[in-house]
Amino acid sequence: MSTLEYIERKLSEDGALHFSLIDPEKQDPEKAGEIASKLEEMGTDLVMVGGSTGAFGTLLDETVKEIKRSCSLPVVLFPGGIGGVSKYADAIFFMSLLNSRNPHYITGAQAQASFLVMKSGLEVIPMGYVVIEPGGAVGFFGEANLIPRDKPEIACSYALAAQLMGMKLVYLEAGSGARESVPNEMIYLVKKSINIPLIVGGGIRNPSEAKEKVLAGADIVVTGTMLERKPELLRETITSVKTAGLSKLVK
Ligand code: 1GP
Repeated sequence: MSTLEYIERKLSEDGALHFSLIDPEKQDPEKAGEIASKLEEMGTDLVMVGGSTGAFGTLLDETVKEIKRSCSLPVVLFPGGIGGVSKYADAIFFMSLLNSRNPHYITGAQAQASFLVMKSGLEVIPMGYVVIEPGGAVGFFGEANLIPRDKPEIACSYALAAQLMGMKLVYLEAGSGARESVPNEMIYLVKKSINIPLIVGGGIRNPSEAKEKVLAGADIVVTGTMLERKPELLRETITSVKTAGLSKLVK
């Protein structure tokens, strides 16, 4: 089964999924493996590996290898640039930062990395990436024309464009560690505009906020910073995503 099939099948069974983001720069590879094993035990569905800086080369390869060794979850690259490719992962989110002002982040980096990605043998999952205010480091480095929080219709247009361009997933990103997560109303309206899975991440700090995102329409909730700042909330956060997902299924 491919990773995309795994995501689609698990979504149809669980109603909502939780993905964990591990940044190779934040710990050594061995520790990343230990973290992944704990995350699997807590019920997360997939491990994303990436970061805006430093997530490349040997550190990336070794981190992915340790995570693969320590857990049985799919490991998917979440590249911050052309260096974010490792043949040891299961798949790569082949992302286009659709609302960047700089064509490099929409198609340029993708062109530079395309042959490398093909040669790697990685499963490629095309994903539309849309950055919402406040946007954090990715908004800054990706030169995003940040979508205002009170303009959900703009987010809807980008999400639908992603679907029409053949992308398999849409990711609404508020920025890692953002002071505010993607607004619930925006999630609700975007979900109504598309029929591909919707991922929401950035600034989700606790179980009730994660639950709200699912109830608003997020198919997949991503947390990263919680691992460093409030690891004691992770288990309950994952459980709240799953409970909210199942409640959507029975509706
Ligand atoms: C970042 O959306 C992810 O790309 C996760 O964000 O670190 O704020 O959880 P946090």
